[in-house]
Amino acid sequence: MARWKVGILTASDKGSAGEREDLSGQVIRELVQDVGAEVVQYNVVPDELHILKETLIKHCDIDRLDLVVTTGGTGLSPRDVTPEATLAVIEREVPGMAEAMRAVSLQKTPFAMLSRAVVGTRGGTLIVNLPGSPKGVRECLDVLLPVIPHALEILQ
Ligand code: MTE
Ligand code: CU1
Repeated sequence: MARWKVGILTASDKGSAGEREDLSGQVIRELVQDVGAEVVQYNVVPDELHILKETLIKHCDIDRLDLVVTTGGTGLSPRDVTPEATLAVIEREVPGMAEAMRAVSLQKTPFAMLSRAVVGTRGGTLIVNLPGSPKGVRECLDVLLPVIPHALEILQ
């Protein structure tokens, strides 16, 4: 039996309209399975603050997931509101995880500084924002995944 219950939340206007395949969600699914996690929730939603907030709250308070990984909507486009939705629902920030993602990513691309990704906790759930591109998702999860099992253990 999988140890951790995980939700993937893809924020993408095009994805939710069926105009773009969610490759980033697939990368998250692949990589989290390697640390003994099971993806039990998967949603592709438009970049709308209230939809993102409601979905995050449901994943934390009702589905009681251990981990929610979002992808997309962390940049500077006016439609990018994933960090705002996350900040609105978390109780505590985990700034070091977001800093680590950006620090390591900056070694690969200067564009990493454009991601406003937030990491935080609500109840027993850890919420992690990742950038939207499959490459960004992979690079950031490579940084976080070695630490995530311990983070989830402490959060129980
Ligand atoms: N981080 C990593 N590791 N690799 C990347 O390719 N792309 C950046 C950044 N973070 C990137 C990355 C780019 S180009 C942007 S615009 C921001 O993430 C925000 O992306 P988003 O709006 O799709 O969330
Ligand atoms: Cu970009």
